[in-house]
Amino acid sequence: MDNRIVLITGASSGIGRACAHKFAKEGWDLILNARDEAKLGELRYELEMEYPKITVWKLPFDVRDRKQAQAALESLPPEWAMIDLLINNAGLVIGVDKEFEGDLDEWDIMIDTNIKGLLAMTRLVVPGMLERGQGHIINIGSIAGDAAYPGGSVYCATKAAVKALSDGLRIDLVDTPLRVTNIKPGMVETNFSVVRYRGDKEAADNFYKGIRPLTGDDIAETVYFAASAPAHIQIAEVLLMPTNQATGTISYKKKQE
Ligand code: 8X3
Repeated sequence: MDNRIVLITGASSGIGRACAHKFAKEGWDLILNARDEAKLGELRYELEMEYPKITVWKLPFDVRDRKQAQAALESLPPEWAMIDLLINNAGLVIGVDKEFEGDLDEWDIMIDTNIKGLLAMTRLVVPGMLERGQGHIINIGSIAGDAAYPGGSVYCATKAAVKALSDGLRIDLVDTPLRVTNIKPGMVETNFSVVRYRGDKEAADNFYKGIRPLTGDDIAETVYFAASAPAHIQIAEVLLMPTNQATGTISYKKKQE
């Protein structure tokens, strides 16, 4: 295998799926993680048909289960274990409740996925990168990590944690060739918003009325830009949002007729 290898968590939808397409197009081999094995199988078929020069390895597990994660990584054949890039993308937001009204079980899901899952994957993959003397960790953070917004306190806290974990890892790796990047999207239209509104597609669609949001592909282009920068350049952070968005709470939406 001559191609570089990227492991993408949460690859079956949204930004993760867009990254899978982008890196496949650029000739990388892909290790794709998500919970749903059938969806991963379909995605592998789609990618290998469209990009015959690359190969895809499916790695179905839930990033919240660190034993499953460890077993999955240990099951990789040696040539697949030489991961060049880890994209910690798996993440979600459920609900728009106030901090004194929300559901503790839903908060657990966000904290376990967005923080503890990311940390477990980092802990599992980075030692091998260090041994090989090369590697890059790209975390999908969020504008939500820069400042809390109404109805988002737990999600915002998880993304603030992603920033701290990215910065901490960059510090811990400062005397190595490894690079750490935190990509912080603003409004992106994916299935992510439908999950935020607990499956209410209309509420999710309404959120984007009057503004042109970013797409998963827009984010994937930026992720690829960071990954393909020359080895002496570490893109530490990128904050990107629609032109009509200014902060996590301020955006301009054209009035609907
Ligand atoms: C999601 C982006 O703007 O909804 O991370 O916080 S936003």
